[in-house]
Amino acid sequence: MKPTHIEHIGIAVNNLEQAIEYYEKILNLKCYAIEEVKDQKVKTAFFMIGQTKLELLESTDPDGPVGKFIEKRGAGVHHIAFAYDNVEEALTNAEKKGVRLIDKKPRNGAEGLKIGFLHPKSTFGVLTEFCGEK
Ligand code: CMX
Repeated sequence: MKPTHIEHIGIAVNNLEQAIEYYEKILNLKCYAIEEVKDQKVKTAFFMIGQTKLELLESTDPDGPVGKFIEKRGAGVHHIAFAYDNVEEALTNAEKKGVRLIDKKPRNGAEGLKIGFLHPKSTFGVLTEFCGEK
């Protein structure tokens, strides 16, 4: 089972508005959606480049995953998300091969997609997300 593409790269930012301005003015990208994901304690902004998105993440709670990440490591690349046709199957496969999962079952993420995370301690330091429509 192979991912179809890199769905998005998640970037933790301190200030969504300022970061959006940078991507729009300097890289000439267009922010096409801003969405709060309450479950993940983040506000997100999306840009599309080819088949891949950039997802800017501003924390809405210092105790949320992005709040804790910024506190400990500062703003920067937070995670890479791989697109799968079937997220649940992809998570189960990874677990069977010995990877430590954060999410055993997919949950609801931004843009109505199913998402599930693999623990960075089990993925060579890169927080890894699987995401897709089911
Ligand atoms: N990338 C790489 N390493 C990371 C990391 C990240 N994004 N976040 C945390 N870590 C590392 C920490 O540096 C720490 O390492 P050390 O022990 O060597 O210092 C270790 O993982 C544990 O970190 P922690 O600060 O103690 O944090 P927690 O264990 O409480 O949580 C994690 C870490 C990854 C399990 C948690 O952030 C998580 O569940 N993430 C998945 C959900 C998420 O990130 N949601 C936001 C995005 C939502 C979206 O895209 O919509």
